[in-house]
Amino acid sequence: MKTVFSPHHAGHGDHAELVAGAILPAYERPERAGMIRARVEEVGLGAILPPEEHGLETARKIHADDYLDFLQTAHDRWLARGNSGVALPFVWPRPGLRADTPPEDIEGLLGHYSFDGGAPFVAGTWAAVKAAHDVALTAAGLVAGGERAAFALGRPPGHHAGRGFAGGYCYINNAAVAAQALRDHGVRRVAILDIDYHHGNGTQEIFYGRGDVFVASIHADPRMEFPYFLGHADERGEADGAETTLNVPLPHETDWSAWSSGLEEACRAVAAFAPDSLVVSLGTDTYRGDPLGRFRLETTDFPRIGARLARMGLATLFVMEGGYAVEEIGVNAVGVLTGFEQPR
Ligand code: SP5
Ligand code: ZN
Repeated sequence: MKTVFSPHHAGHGDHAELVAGAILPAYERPERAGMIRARVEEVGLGAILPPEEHGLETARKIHADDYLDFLQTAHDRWLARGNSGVALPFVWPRPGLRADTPPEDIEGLLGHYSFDGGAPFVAGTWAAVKAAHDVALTAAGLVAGGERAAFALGRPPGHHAGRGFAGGYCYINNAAVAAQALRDHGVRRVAILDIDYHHGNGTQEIFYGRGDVFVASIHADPRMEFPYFLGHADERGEADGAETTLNVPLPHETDWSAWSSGLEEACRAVAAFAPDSLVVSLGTDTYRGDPLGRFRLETTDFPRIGARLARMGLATLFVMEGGYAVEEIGVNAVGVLTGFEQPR
C-alpha cells in the first residue's frame, strides 16, 4: 500500500499543553510521524509519495468558511495583538454565555473556535494542518482511482475537529474531508470506522444528520475519558442520518478480548450499511503503553485489527489520528497496515 506523507507536519511542534494542572510538552509531537514513516520504510510497506496541493473546496463542505479562515489567520492575529509564542484558548462560550456573537479579539476567537485547550497555534501550525489535509485528499484520490488501500500519514490529527471548532489536537478533520472527497469522486456510500482510543466527536458531529456516510467509533467511555461530552451509546444519528452513527464505548483496562468484540460489532454494522469504501481513523492510543490511554492492546494485536478490516473486502483509506507512545507508534500503526495486507 502506498503512503502519502509531507514533511510540513514538523512545523507544528515545540508547543505545550495543559495536563493535570501542569504545562507540559505536547503529546502530539513531530517525532510521532517520523517514527511511523521510518517503520513504513523498514517493513517495505510500499512507495511513500508527497501530497498533491489541493484547494479548500472539499474542506468547505465539511467545515464552516469562517472557521477555515480563522485557522489560516489565527497565529498571525495572535502576534499582531502583541502576544508571542503559542496561541492557546482559555475562555469558551459554554451554554449560558453567547456563542452567536463572535468576538473580534483573537483571545476570544480562540475560545469561540475550539472546545478545549488542546489546539494551540504556532507559526507552522497552518502549514502542517494544510499539509495533513492535502495528504488525506491525495490518499483518497488513490483509493478512488482503484487502489485497494492507501495510508494518509499526516499530522496534526483530525477526528476531534467539528464543523466549526478545533480541539483535542485537531484542526481540519482529515478523515471527514477524505470521506467527502470519496463521495465527490462518485463513491455512493462511505463508512468511517474510528479506532482511536478517544471518541471521534468531530467526525460524529459532521455526519450526524447525513445518511451517505456511516460513522462507527470504538473508544473509551466518555463518562470516564476525554472528550467527555459526546460518544455515548445512545447517540445514533438524526434526520437523514438516523441509525448511521454507532458508538461502542468501553471501560478503562479494556484488552484485546473485549476490544475485538467491539470491533466485531462495529464491522458488522459497517457491513450492514453496505458502503462502497471505508475510511479508518487510525489511532494507536489503545496500546497498553500509551501515556494518555487506559486500554490494554498489545503490539501483537494491531496486525489482528488490520486482518479483520481486510476481511471487510472494501477499498480502504487509513488516516492517521492519535497514539502517544512514541517509541512504539511506528510498529503499532504500521502493524495495522501489514496485518491488512497479509495474504489471506
Ligand atoms: C487525536 C487524539 O488522540 N486526541 C486526544 C486528545 C486528548 N487530550 C486530553 C488529554 C487528557 C490527559 N489526561 C490524562 C493524563 C494521564 N497522565
Ligand atoms: Zn486519541
